[in-house]
Amino acid sequence: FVMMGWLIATRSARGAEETDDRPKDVVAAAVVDAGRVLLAQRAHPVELAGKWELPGGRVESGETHAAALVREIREELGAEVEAGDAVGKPVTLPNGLVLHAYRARLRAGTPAALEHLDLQWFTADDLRRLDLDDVVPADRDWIPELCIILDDA
Ligand code: 9L3
Ligand code: MG
Repeated sequence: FVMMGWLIATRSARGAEETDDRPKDVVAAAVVDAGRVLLAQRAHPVELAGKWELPGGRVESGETHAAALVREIREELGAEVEAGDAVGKPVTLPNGLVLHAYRARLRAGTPAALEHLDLQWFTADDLRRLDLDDVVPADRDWIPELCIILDDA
């Protein structure tokens, strides 16, 4: 009975993490327009709140990365984008999620902070001046490549 209790307690303590069989992939959009890239300031979780990221989110089962990117940007920014080439290398988080960044082009609508604290357009110089402490850790490695993309734009 002690063993049973331990098993039950262990299973329930693991909670959503262990029963989550969704894909581990997360997609993030580098929306580039007029020589600037759009960064979004996270509202949650508390350890990421106030930090800048490329907007996006988790890929759903059976969804392509491109489709997930379009859906996430529609949900988070209320705008329509078209997904483009990959940016930098995928980043693996300690929790096993794997982040993939893609370039994105605005097709319709004006991005709005529907789920973020704020949105801001950054030039390459703005990015170089940005304090990395103010960037979501997973996204920091993408900054140099974003600067190159903007310098070329
Ligand atoms: N994440 C990190 N950088 C990003 C994005 C879009 C997401 N640019 C991380 C934060 C969460 C996980 O990926 O741990 C899922 O993202 P979301 O659904 O909370 O946006
Ligand atoms: Mg998100």
